Amino acid sequence: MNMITNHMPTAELQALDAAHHIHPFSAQGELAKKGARVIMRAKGVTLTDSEGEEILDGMAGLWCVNIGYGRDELAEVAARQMRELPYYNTFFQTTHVPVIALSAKLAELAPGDLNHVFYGGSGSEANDTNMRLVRTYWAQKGKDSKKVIISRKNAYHGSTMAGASLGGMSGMHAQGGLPLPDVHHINQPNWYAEGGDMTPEEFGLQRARELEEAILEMGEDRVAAFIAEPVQGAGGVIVAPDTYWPEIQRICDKYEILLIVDEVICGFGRTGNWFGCQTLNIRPDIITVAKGLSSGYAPIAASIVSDEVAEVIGGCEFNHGYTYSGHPVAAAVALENLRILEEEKIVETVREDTAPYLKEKWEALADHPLVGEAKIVGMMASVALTPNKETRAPFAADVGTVGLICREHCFGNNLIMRHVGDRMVISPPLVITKEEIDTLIERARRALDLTLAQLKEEDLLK
Ligand code: PXG
Repeated sequence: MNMITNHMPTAELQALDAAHHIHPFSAQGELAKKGARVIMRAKGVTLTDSEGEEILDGMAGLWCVNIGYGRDELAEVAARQMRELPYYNTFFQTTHVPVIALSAKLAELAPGDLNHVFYGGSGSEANDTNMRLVRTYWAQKGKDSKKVIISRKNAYHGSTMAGASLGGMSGMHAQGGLPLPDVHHINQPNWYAEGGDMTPEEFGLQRARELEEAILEMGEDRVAAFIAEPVQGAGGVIVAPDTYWPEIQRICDKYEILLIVDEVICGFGRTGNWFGCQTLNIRPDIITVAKGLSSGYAPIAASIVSDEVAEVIGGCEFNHGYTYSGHPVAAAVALENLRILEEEKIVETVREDTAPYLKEKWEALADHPLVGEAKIVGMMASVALTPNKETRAPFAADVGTVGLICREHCFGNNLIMRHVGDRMVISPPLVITKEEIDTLIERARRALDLTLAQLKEEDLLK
C-alpha cells in the first residue's frame, strides 16, 4: 500500500530545504544542487522516503535507534507525560517522577558504583558536563592544577566547543580555533591504518603506553582525566587490539586520574552488553550516555558518575545545568525504552543470537577484493577499503573518495551504510532480524561489487 499522502512533490520539499535549512556536517552548496533525500516515516529497520522507496537503515539513524522505529509505546508515554507535566526544571530544589525513576533505573543498570546521574540533552552536552565536572572534582579536592584532559586523535565526543575539543577530529579543530586549552590528544589504537609492521598486540601496548608517557611528561599533578570511547564509532568503528584496554586500565589505576568512558554509541546493547565497558572489561569513574538511552525517540543524555565522584561534587554547589536537564518527557520516553530493551531481552538476543550471525556474514566480506579488514563488535561493524589487501595501502585518490562512491552505491541500493574516509560502517537497530541481516549483507556486497567496477572504469583502483 502506498502510504504517501498529501505532501508536496519531492522536488519542492528539497528546494525549500535547500533554501532554509542548514544541514549538519554538510557542504550546503553541493547538497542544494543534489537535493536531500526526504525521509517520511519508518518502521522496524526500514525507512520510507518521499518517493515511496524503502531503505534498510544500516545505521539506526545515527547509531541511536536501538529498539527500531515505530514503537507506539514510546509515543503513548510521551503524550501521557506531556499532558500530565510537559516541563518542569530540577534546578531549585524541585524534582519529578520521571527523572527520579530514570535515575534509579540507570543506577541499577550501570556497572559498578556508577550510581549518580546528571542529565543533558545530547552527548555533546554531557561531555561538556564531564569536562567541567572533572575539573571541579579536583578543585574540590584541593588539586586545582589537575585540569588537563587526555583524549585521542580521531575520537568523537561531540560538536560543542568542549565536545569538539575532546574529540580528536582535525577537520573540526580547524574550524573555530579548537581545541580549548588543556585538552591533549594521544594517538589512536588503529592498527589497520597506523600499525605498520607491528603485530596488533605490540601496537596496542605501544599506543596505550602513550597515555602513561603523556601523564609523566605533563606531570600527574596536571592531569585530571582520560576520555575514550570503548570502540571508536564516528572514527570508523575502530576496535583496539586486545592488549590495549587492559594496559589503559593499569595506567588509570596507577596514576591519580579519572577515567571517562564515552558510551554514547556503545551504551544500551550496541556491543552485546548493556555498556561497552562491560564488553571490554573497563572500570570507568564516569560514563557518558545518550543516543540508545531513548533509542533516539527523545533528545536526552547523561553523565553517570561513581559514588566517590558524586560525593566530592556534592560538597560544593556545582554551577552547571541545562534548561532541559532531566526533561520529564524525554525521561519518561527513555524509561519506556529501557523497559522494552529489558523485557524483550534485546541485549541478550544481540549477544547470543543476532550479533554472532551478523559477525559470521560480516567477516566473510573480508574475502572481497576491495576489503582490507572487516571488524565487528556486537552490532557495530566496519570494513576498510583498499587497493591492496596485502599492504593495507590507502587509495591514491583523496581519502574518502572511494568511501563516498561506495556509500552512493549503498544509497542507490536502498541500504544506509555510512563511510568514514574509506571505511564503511554499519550500526543497525538492535532488533534487526536474521532475514534483514541477510538483506543488509546482500546489498553491502552488491555495493562493494559496483564500487570495484566503478574504480576499475575510472582508473581509481590504485
Ligand atoms: N560521544 C560519542 C561517542 C558520539 O558518537 C557524541 C558524543 C555527541 O553526541 P550528540 O548527541 O551531541 O551528537 C557522539 C555523537 C556520525 C555521527 O556521523 C556520530 C555522532 C553524531 C553525529 C554523527 O558518525 N556521534
